[in-house]
Formats: sequence, structure tokens, C-alpha cells
Amino acid sequence: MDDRERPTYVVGDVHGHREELATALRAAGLLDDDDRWAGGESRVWFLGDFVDRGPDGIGVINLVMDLVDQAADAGGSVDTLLGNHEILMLGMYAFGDTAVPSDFGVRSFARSWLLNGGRPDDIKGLTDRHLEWLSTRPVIAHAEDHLLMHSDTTEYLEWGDDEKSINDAVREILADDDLTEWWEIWRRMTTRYAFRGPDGPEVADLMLQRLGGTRIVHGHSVIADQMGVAPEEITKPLLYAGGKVLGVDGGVFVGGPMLVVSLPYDEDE
Ligand SMILES: [Mn+2]
Repeated sequence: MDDRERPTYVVGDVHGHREELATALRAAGLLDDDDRWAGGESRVWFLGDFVDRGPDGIGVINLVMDLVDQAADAGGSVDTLLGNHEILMLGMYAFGDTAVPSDFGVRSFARSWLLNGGRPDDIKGLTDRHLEWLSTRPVIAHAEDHLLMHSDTTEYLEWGDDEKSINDAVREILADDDLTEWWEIWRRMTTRYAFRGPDGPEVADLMLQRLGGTRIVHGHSVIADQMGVAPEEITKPLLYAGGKVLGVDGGVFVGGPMLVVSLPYDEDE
């Protein structure tokens, strides 16, 4: 099937909510009742943040890793971007409470991990297979005309001028043990709201011109927070910045929906 004809979906932040994810994938026709790939030649991009804040981050990773293989066998594809919480968990695993060299007091991955919903069971459940797979995932990708990224930030541009150079730079850091560089990934990817406000469309254009694509799709920032409403009220992704940006983090960990969004997203659907 031609790439342009393949149904394409993006999935926002899961944060350990394996059952909600399975239910949402099933509703989209991507998963069967035995939790196996049912999406045929469809293509699914997860936008990261599988772990922390919820009960079963490892279960989420295992499900997604299984789907990667099953989708490939069926002629489809499942891919994922790294979210800041993958960096946080991997950093916790690699560096623990080792202080980050900085002028801002005592910082460590262990401290930030605790403050940001880290789950001991996730760390305990990590295997070499998980570590190898997670630490080699990209942070930026394209799905046709969509520029996919976890965080609504321009900080990705600090690592390079195109998709490949950015992903290579981050992958190289994650393959090494420089705590300062690791911390910089966490810090940059924890920033948000770059595309909000009156300058939002212009900032989005800058990203799209530099990296390619006509619309940014991101997770990371809970839609309800952006709109100032209760998470339970959210039923769909948030198209904003003059239609140049689509936010898909329904905020499942605060009671919002687990959004599985078909691309291209049509506001009138
Ligand atoms: Mn995030």
C-alpha cells in the first residue's frame, strides 16, 4: 500500500495507563480482544511518555513493543518518539541520585523522578531489551506532512537543523554517560507552550520551515490545562495556532481521555 493511503494514527501520553491504552486502541480498530495488532497496514506513532504517573509503565512498553513486531508482520508499522518521561526514567536508572553539575542547587534524576510521578515498579521492571529499544528511539519524526514531536517546544532545534541530525545528537548522548548532557535532554524536553499565544503561529512556522511539514503534532501538554477546563470535558485533540499545531495529550492521568487520533485530523469530524 502506498504510504499516502495507509491509515495513520498518533497516540498521546499514556503514563502507565495500560488498560486505557488497550481500550482506546481497540476502539480505533488497531487492537483485537487478545491485545494483538488488528491494524493491518495502518501506521501508528506514539508520541512518548509511556511511564510515570500511572500504575503500569512497563506493561505499556511491553504492549507497544509487541505491537511493533506484530504490525511489521502485517505490513503496518508502530513507532514511538521519546518523551521527557522516558528520559527521566532512563536517567534515573543510569544516574540515580548523582548530583547534576550545575549552579542551581542539588539536582539529580532521582529527585526529579520522585517529583514527577516516578514509579519504583517501572525501574524494577526494566530489562536490557527495554533499555536498548528506548534509548535508540527518535525524538522527532515525520508522518507525511505532519511534524511529530513529544513536547511543544522549539528546544529540539538546539540539537540540529533537521530531523536526522536532531535524532542522531540525542541518540549519541543516550549512548554515553555524560550526566550534564542527559540532564539537558530532560530539561529541554520538559519545556512547553511554545506555540501558544499571539506568536504561536509564527513560532510553529519557524519549526515547520526548519524541519519540514505543514502541521506540528505533539503530546506533553494536557489539553484541559491549555483550555482551562476539566480533563473530563475533553473529547478530542486541540487544533490551535491557526491550525498549524495539533495537541493530542488528553491527560489520561488526570481523568481525561486516552486519545488515538487519525491523521490528517479534520476538525469537523
Ligand atoms: Mn511529557
